Parts: sequence; structure tokens; C-alpha cells
Amino acid sequence: MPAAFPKIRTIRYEGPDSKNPLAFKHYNADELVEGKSMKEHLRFSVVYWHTMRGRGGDMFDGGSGTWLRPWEDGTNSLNMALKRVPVLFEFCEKLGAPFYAFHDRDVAPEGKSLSQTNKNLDRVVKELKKCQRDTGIGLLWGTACLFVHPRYMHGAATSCNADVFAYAAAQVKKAIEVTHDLRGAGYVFWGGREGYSTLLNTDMKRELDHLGAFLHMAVAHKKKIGFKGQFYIEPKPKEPTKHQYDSDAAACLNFLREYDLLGDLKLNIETNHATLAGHTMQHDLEVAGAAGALGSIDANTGDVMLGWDTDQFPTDIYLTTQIMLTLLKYGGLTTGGTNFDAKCRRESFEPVDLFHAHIGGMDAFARGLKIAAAIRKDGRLAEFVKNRYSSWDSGLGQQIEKGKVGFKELAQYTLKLGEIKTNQSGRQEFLENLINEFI
Ligand code: XLS
Ligand code: NI
Ligand code: NI
Repeated sequence: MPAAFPKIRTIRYEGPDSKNPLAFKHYNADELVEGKSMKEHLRFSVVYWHTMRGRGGDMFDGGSGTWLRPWEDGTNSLNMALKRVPVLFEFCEKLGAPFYAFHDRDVAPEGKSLSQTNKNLDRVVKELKKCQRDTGIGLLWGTACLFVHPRYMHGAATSCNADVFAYAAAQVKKAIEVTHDLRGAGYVFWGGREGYSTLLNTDMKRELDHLGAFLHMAVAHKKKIGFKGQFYIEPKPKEPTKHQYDSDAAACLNFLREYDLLGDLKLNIETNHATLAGHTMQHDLEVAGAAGALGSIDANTGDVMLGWDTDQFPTDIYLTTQIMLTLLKYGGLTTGGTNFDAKCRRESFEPVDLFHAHIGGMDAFARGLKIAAAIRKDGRLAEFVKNRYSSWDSGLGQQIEKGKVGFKELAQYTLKLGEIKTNQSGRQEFLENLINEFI
């Protein structure tokens, strides 16, 4: 098969002074940061859905794609699905991305029946396996598309229709099996339409119970087939439904705790989803990290002026610095990765734009990583935070943390102490300036 990107050679690191748009200025795969290579820290991943399947439609007239993809023949056939596989791997290889991620229906088309669909998937998985073997590129995570087909109009595991729940279970069973077969490092549950458009027709409690039961079945199947990859749940508050049940990191954690699933799933946090929920990415990462559930990230960004999931490539150094500060604080990515759930703008319609987009995202994360490491090495930020809480390190604070005192003792203490005199400045502006020293 002829190369899909014949004019593009392997993207190399040329350093910050390079003016070559097809070179990395900051991402230097083997460079060590805090004793680990950038490649290991960042574990970049390319998504099949935007990179291979997107057409460049938009929110206004979603149907009209603009993207030029010379290797596409205009069909959603099995044959085309097979031809697309080496294109993805050529792209990842030239980019130097060690991983990719997919939904079952991105890689292979639905057939006339579920068994035909499964056969299509098996055929393409064979091809994916071969390409993985030839290139050394691995599967970061697989997932099932439970939101495009009209059968899922009311949701999948939270559908009002039990047959739809069963269909979704059959689909996810297969998707976990092929992810296992491809040695995927993880499997993601993103509740495509698990939510509601109106409460007037919705039994929320029943739907949540069904979602809990569904995930328990998935965990049981994972154990049964011996899949060792990490399960993740991906928060998102809205779009396509008015309200998605996995609305943010805190809601997901509460759900997992309530249904006794906290030991089995971590979170895959996406920037644009966090901002749609009214949080920063760093906020949701901190929430997940504090609960020991920080698993993986979907790297993208929204547009501050637009209220939907625009899935743009991240280029903001402040954003990537904050992300990397929190990731490093919680020990970094292990099974997870930096998965570019992002797409080119509709006007960026040439194949080379895919390279510009990913190179920019990888460089932004490499800079974020280096800046975060420098801030940590400098130590002033951490020291400030530590000192801010110093009243808890000894005396009364320590006794409270150890659970040695109650309201009675605290009231006695306070009556003796009188008014608080010891509050210190929060120094927000000072700290913002400090971060800017490193940007
Ligand atoms: C959609 C989600 C989706 C998941 C995978 O907004 O980000 O792409 O990452 O199903
Ligand atoms: Ni995502
Ligand atoms: Ni998204």
C-alpha cells in the first residue's frame, strides 16, 4: 500500500530554536525529567475516532465534512476499514506516538446483525494486531461506541428498554475481549448517552442502579477472561444529553463508591469535559488524585467563548503545566496516557494539519512537564503550601488530625485562646507571579 503521508518524514526533536513546523521544539522522547524519559512520563496516544474517522463537520451542519483524506474511498465498508489501519500506524510511527485508542465502531463497521458486526471487528482486529506487532505501537485503551446507533437513543446501560441494556452488554463484552486480545493497557467507559434529556420521562434511581449493575457485569467479565488492563470511567456533564450521570470527577467517585466499584475503576479525565462541568482540568485531576483514582487523561481543550465539547488540541502552557504539576504530585501516569481526544478545526482540512495539531499538543505537554519539574525542583511553591498548613503539624492541629480531641476540648481551648491572631496572607498574586517565572 502506498504511504498515506508520503511527503512527511519521521518527526524529530530539533530544539526550541527550530523553525521547522514538522519538528518537535520541546518533546524529546528520550530526555530524562525527574529521572524518567519524556516518553514514559507522557505516554502519548492518538485517537482513531477524530484522526481516522472524523470528517470535519461542525455543530451547525454536522453532515458536511471538509477534511481531505486521500486514502478514504467514501464508504464505511470492511474493505475501507482494513485500508485505514496502516494509515493510523503510519501516522503514529511518523509522529512517534507510542499508543492509540479506539471505539469498536471506529475501527470496523456494523454489519446486518450483531454476529456479522463481531465478525467485522475480528477481521480488523487481526489487522490491528499485525500492525501493532510490526511497529511496536500499543493500544492505550479500547472502548465501545454506545451512542451513535439509533438503538441507543435513550442511553445504553441506562436505557428504559431492557433489550437495549442487553445489546449494550453484548457489545461491551466483545469490546473488552478485543481490547484484551490487543493487549490494551486499559478500557474506558464513557457514558455516551447515559443521562437524560428530561426528568419528566426518567426514573433516575432505576437508571443509576442499572448502570451500577452493568459495570459490575463488566468487572466480572474482565476477571473471567483474565484481562489485566485498567478500567476507567470518563466524566462529562452534558452533550449529547442535557445531563450525563458521570458528570464530573466527584460525581463519578460518588457513583463508584455507592455501587461498590471504587476498587475496580479509575478515572479518565478530559480537559474539555472538566470545563463543561464548570471546573478546571486541574480541579478534576486533584479530585481524582485525592481519591487514589487518577488513571489517565484525555488531552484537549475547549474554547472559553464556546459552551460545548470543541475538542481542540491543547497548546496553552499554563494548562499543561497545571496538569503536569498534579500528575507528578500523584506519581505520574502508570497504565494511563496522554490521549489526544482532539480534532483539527474544520478549516484545517489537509492531512498535514493532523501533524501540526499533534506536534503542537506534544510540545505543549513536554513544556508543561519541564516547567512543572522545574517548579518542583525550585521547591518554593511546595514549601509555601506546606508552611500554610504548619499549624496542623504539631500541637492542637496534630491532635485534631489524629482524632484525639472533640468539640468539648476544642471549645475549652478556644475559650482560653480568645480571638484568632495568626492568620497569614494567602499570597495568590505572589504565587501567580512565581509560576510565571517558570513559564
Ligand atoms: C466524548 C468523549 C469520548 C470518549 C470515548 O466526548 O470524550 O470521545 O473519550 O468514548
Ligand atoms: Ni474523551
Ligand atoms: Ni469529549
